Amino acid sequence: MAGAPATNNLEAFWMPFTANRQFKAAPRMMVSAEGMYYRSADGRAVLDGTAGLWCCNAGHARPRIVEALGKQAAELDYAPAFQMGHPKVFELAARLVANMVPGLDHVFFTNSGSESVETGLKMALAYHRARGEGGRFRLIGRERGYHGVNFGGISVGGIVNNRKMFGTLLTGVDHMRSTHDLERNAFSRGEPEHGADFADDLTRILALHDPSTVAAVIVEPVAGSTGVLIPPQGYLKRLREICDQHGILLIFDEVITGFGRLGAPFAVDYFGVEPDIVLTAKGLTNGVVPMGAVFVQKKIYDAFMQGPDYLIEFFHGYTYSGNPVATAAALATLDTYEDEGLLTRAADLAQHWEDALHSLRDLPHVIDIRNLGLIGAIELEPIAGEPTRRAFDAFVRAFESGLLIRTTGDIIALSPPLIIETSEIDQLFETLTAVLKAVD
Ligand code: PXG
Repeated sequence: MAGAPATNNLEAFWMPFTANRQFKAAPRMMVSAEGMYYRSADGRAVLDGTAGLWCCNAGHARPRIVEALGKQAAELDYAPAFQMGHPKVFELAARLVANMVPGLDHVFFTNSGSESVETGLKMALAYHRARGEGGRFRLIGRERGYHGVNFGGISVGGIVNNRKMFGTLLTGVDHMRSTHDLERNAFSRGEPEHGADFADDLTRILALHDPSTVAAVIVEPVAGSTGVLIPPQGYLKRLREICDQHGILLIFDEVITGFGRLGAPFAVDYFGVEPDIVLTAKGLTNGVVPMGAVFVQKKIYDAFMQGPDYLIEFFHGYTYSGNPVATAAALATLDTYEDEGLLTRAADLAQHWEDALHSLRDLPHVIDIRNLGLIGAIELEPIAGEPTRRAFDAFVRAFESGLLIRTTGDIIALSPPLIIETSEIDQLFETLTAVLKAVD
């Protein structure tokens, strides 16, 4: 084929959620990874402060997962997902349910967080309709919510840049206020004290639309992508109560919080609040192959199991729902989590993490620090007229200093693999301290 050698030509690949021109002018390439570290193309070890993109909860190149992938590809590479099955996907569903709180006892497989979101929203609408309440067609999300990038997800999501270019989106959607309240809650440790009353915004929206028209409320228990917004004490419980009062389903998007991030298997366990539907992906397969899972309560599954038994009950699914190789990766990931106690390990590290993170409080430009489990955020004062520039500068400097962080707006987000040692936590924050002292 004509053209420049492939490795020298970065042009063809349109990169996702990336400043393409900046990247292609000064590429940041990872070429391998093991445990807590990536290796960059120029041969440097880079400490993974973000578990990839919040997904490699057990760290990198974990032997059981690597082995399972190769074995499964050789044994059964693919089985049709519709009207056919393979044993391991039933085993995986049963194991997932065993790790979840008792009520959420059926699982539907997808290939990403975005697909889990679409699946959950469609289930909510169809559930009400199957029960003769088709008038419940509205979906309520939240400002600054992130629910992936497909049309349902950006409609209920609340990030303007993810919405404004894409037309009219879903109709019948409204949004609660975000719970971010720097004035009252800056530098809170763990769940902020003020703001359970943000849940009353749901009551206001329900009064406007009439609660009998609302199918579901969807929230991230901890909003990740918009900069780690920790729910105020009592907020999620209050949302549950309001939904219960009005027969509205509550959906938790646990794509980030699922699989141990908070120090409990799921946010459901951590907060003791039980939604009707739980959306997951990312940590399900340790990020190695794409897969998502939607947990639903029995009442939802049962509502669909009607009519002649030869008819399809739910007109939804993906070619790769429960793909054998993804399934094998998920099973091996669960084995790894169980062997190493990773689904609760963050609870042991949380205090050390919190203290180390909050030690950055007096550095230049820091206007807030937030944490929960093994999640952390440092909010920087934006440079006047140049929003996001300061945090992006920190991101590039951190990478050059051997540390991978994430930034969103002018917020630095941290979410290391759950295998991190306390010495590595200290190393992470030492590097970040030097970076924050150096940024303008
Ligand atoms: N819901 C939530 C809560 C998410 O965080 C998705 C859905 C979509 O998942 P997929 O697999 O379709 O990307 C996500 C994804 C970041 C970052 O750094 C976060 C996500 C993805 C990429 C980067 O904040 N979250």
